[in-house]
Amino acid sequence: MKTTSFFYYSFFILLLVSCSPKKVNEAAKKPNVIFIYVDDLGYGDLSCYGATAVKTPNVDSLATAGIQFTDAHCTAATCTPSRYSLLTGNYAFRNNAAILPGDALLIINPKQETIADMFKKGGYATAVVGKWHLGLGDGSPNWNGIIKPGPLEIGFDYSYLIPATPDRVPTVFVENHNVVNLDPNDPIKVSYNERIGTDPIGLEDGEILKMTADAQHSGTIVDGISRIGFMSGGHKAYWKDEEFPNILTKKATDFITIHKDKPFFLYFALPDIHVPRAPNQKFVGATKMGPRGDAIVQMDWVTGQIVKKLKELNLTDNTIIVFSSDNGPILDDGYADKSIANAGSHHPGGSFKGGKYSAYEAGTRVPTIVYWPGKIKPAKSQALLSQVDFFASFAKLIGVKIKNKETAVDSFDMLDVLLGKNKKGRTNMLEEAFTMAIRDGNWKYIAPQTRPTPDWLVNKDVKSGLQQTPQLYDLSKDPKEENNLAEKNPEKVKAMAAQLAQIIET
Ligand code: NG6
Ligand code: CA
Repeated sequence: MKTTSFFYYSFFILLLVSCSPKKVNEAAKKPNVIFIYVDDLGYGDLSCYGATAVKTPNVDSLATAGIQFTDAHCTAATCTPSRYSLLTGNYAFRNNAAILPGDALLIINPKQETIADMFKKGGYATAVVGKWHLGLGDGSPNWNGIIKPGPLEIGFDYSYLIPATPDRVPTVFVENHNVVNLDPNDPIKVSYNERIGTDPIGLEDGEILKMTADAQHSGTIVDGISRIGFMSGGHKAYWKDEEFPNILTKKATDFITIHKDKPFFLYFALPDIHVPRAPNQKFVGATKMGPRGDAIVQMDWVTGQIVKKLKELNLTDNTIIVFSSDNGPILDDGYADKSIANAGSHHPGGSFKGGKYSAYEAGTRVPTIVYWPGKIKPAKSQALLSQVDFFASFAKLIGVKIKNKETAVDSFDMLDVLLGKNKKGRTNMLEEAFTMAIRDGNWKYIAPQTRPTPDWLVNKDVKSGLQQTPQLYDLSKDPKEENNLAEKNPEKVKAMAAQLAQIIET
């Protein structure tokens, strides 16, 4: 054999060995993971969790065929902290993560390993589509140039973002490092301190508003809705709120289609049902609850589109869908969309007390479903579960080792619980709000308030759980947290305060 043909022959053999059926099968076996993360969806907002004033057939069918958790929690009663924990596997207080303005810098250090990095290590393509709210950039976000660091610097291969929240400027999409449709002759400026430019603002130009808003939400008017903060420029790049479901679903399903032949992780963070609630015409009037109810139906439709795309591509059996929310529900969050008046007998927090911003159960106990047809037996699980655990659990699933001393320090491997092989979840778990709470089985301790209540929260119709003295509840007998047992059980209070202190000090 001539040297050249010998070379080609050996190369061919090598290729055969490296692509042996076993290896190919192993790669193909790794399931795709789609995390559908709804915004401000409460425990009682889905028909599978007892709602009757709204029907959510698409999410319900995930629940019927998967595991439906009844005691699963986001880590905090607000968005940024919960998202921080989901992506890093750390409780949010470790980084003082709190609700961010729309011009905040990225709060995750690119050197820190995220859940997206972990999936990438495991050979996955990774993407985030939807609401970000973890900050962008490190000097100040350069809306007119390259916006980084952002998701691409912390493990995502692709990103298509609402940079902060739908009620905050800038009201433009950011795809990878750039604002989508930005006209260089109309540069974007953003301020959270003072009015800039000459665009109308809610405080002065109320007559052009689709819905009125409180003072904090009365900054620049975009698409007939006044927002928190002020911006000038970027007019061609403005989003239309009604188009969120179509645009974001398209970006998500495109990513799925492009990556159908290799494992992927898609973090799909829906802006529904956060304010401002301006659902697409298709869904207006779908419920008798007005925009909030209609936005739930819209969110259900989006979920159905993902399931449909997976079916179309024959990916259903090899894809895990996790469905959950970033914090509990709120009816009035700043816009006059008549959510309170139209709620009727609907209880967005189910039978639990509180909601978004609250240290009571409905602040963090959220709908949570894990769906993996053929692999997970349909069941309901009462296991105590925290979203901070998805990091370590998925690492276990896909065989990636994490150094728990530096990475995902609060994340426990709960894979067997997620897959329904084990019904016992955590023994204790933190619930962050404007104070800290801790669960120890069915006991719940809420620490006395140490920081002042934010001004805007004082006047809200929210049971915040903030008190000057300790609170202790036995959820097995008192799931509504009405009977404070702290005075009767000083020993239990002491023990749980110590547990809390220990978590904080580690
Ligand atoms: C609050 C906003 C609220 C909402 C929230 C963040 C005011 C008075 N309220 O500060 O409307 O934007 O922040 O929601 O400004 S979250 O789901 O992203 O945490
Ligand atoms: Ca939220």
